[in-house]
Amino acid sequence: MKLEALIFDVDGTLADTERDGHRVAFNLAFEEFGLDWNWDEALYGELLAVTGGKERMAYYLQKFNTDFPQDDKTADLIVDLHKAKTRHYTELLAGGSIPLRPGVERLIQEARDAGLRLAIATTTTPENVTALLEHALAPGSCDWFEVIAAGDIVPAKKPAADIYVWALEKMNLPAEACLAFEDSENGIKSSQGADLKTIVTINEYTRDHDFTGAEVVLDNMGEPDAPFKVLAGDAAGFPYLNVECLQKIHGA
Ligand code: XBP
Ligand code: MG
Repeated sequence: MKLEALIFDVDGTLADTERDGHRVAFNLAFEEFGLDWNWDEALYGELLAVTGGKERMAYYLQKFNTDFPQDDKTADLIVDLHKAKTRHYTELLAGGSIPLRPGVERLIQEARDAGLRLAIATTTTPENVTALLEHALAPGSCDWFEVIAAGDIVPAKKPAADIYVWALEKMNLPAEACLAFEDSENGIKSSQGADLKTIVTINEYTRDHDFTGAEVVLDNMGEPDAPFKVLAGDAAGFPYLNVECLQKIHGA
């Protein structure tokens, strides 16, 4: 079957948003609420086991801050903290502090020129996706993606397949006509759960994850003057991802 569409994860795949974006925004929200919670880089790596900001805070209280008194207002506190966190995060992005990863902008432009359809499937809040695309890709670039599947749109977040299944349904495409792009184990579990062939680009937080079943695992998408490293699988002999390379990987 012909390759018709690309479905991208956002956090860790399009940009390294976790350590210098989401983590920082969580800490700013905690400070704003007068809480002494502080998520350093190492702790945040452990907290990434759970996707979704609200779910991650609940996990933190359950596993790492068990002395914090919890009552029937804790769920509301988490919702309020998450709103503040989203405000801090989108402000950070508006300040231009987080660029796209190597090859991302070029590949998206080339895919558009080749007439491939584009979508997003992410666990993060919709406003965060808009802020990243507007500030790091191009003004108006949200419209390049015919489906932006994000956040609480499905109750079961990654590693559940629901968000990818939702995106495929909206695009009215079978999984065999698409390729997914992911950076994490929870992400590839989700895409593979939806039967999608998946290309992985790792980052510092995910380099030791299990990517069994990925078509190819790369250190990044690569540029003509800065080729990627193939960590597992087969990139069909190409030094960087382009549409022809994706077609070869998809058809293999
Ligand atoms: C992204 C996430 C999200 C973000 C925070 O995972 O795990 O939870 O860290 O987003 P993926 P919110 O890249 O697999 O989609 O705070 O907006 O939930
Ligand atoms: Mg990700």
